[in-house]
Amino acid sequence: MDKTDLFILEQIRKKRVSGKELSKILGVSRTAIWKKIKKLEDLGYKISHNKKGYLLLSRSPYLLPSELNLKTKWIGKNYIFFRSVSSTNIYAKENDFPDGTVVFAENQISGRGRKGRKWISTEGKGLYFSVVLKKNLSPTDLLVYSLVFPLSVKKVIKNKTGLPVKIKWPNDLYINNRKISGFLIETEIEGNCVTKLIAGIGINLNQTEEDLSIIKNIASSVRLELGEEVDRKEIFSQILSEIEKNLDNFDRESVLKEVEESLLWKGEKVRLVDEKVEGILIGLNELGGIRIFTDNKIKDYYSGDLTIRRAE
Ligand code: BT5
Repeated sequence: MDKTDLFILEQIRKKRVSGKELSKILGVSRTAIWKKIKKLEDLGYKISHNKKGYLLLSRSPYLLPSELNLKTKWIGKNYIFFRSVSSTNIYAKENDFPDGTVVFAENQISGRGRKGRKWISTEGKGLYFSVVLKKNLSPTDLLVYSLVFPLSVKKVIKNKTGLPVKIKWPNDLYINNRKISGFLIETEIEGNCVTKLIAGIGINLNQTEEDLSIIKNIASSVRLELGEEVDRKEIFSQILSEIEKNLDNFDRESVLKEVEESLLWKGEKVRLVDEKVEGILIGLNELGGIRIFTDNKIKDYYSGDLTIRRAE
């Protein structure tokens, strides 16, 4: 959206304004105005047309920059919106965006999980976005740093809804044993330093059972767990603020403590599928790795690609 689009929206927000008048104020043709109105309608704005002109009936349901009330200092200052894109992570990886850039999509055609798995997106019902960070990070900080994203999303959803949101190490959020959110952290490394980190975040907010029918046994949405719809715009802007706050005040100990407090299956028997290990999930170590009590000793695992399942 450009300044003219925003200007037209402002003009037709409270009273009906004719195409003639708009074309006079903006110094463009009436056809150009008509095209702009059409573009706004494509972006989800409901506009009434009659002989007397145009009137805005309702705002867009989409998370356009003009619809967000971001309170952040640097995250999302560069904000890229798509109605639909292959994957926000792919787009963020293919471009050289500045630190703090957020790529958001209402829908993803090829949303990605880890190890080539798929992430299912439902247009207009979830949050699908990537945060680009261009900071030099030591690889030993990476795991704890990556935990800031699920921790921030968990805090916002829990505060907003009171639901028992749990963190499944290292990268999922669960409510009542169903997945409501997944995180795909991708990095670029130069020498011994992480120079770029892309945090891809997918959150099921307002999906119905039908929307999630192909993954109904494992997935849920905040709406399904809460029994009512939630305000995507509000939750999204709170999440970005929370991520910014937690990155600005990054403190390993408190991240680890808070994640551990919400760790799914802590104290229970679990299985690390890739490692073929079964044992009791003890908690996290100082690097953000997971500690499992197995074969009478505690073993630590670090890879972000481990999958953890409740042992039968
Ligand atoms: C993840 O992978 O959970 C990471 C998901 C990251 C998605 C975001 S959306 C924005 C950004 N752009 C992208 O292209 N991706 C990121 P993983 O742990 O591998 O889990 C994938 C598995 O979760 C799938 O194999 C399904 O079983 C399940 N799954 C897929 N879609 C889901 C959904 N919408 N809700 C819950 N579970 C889902």
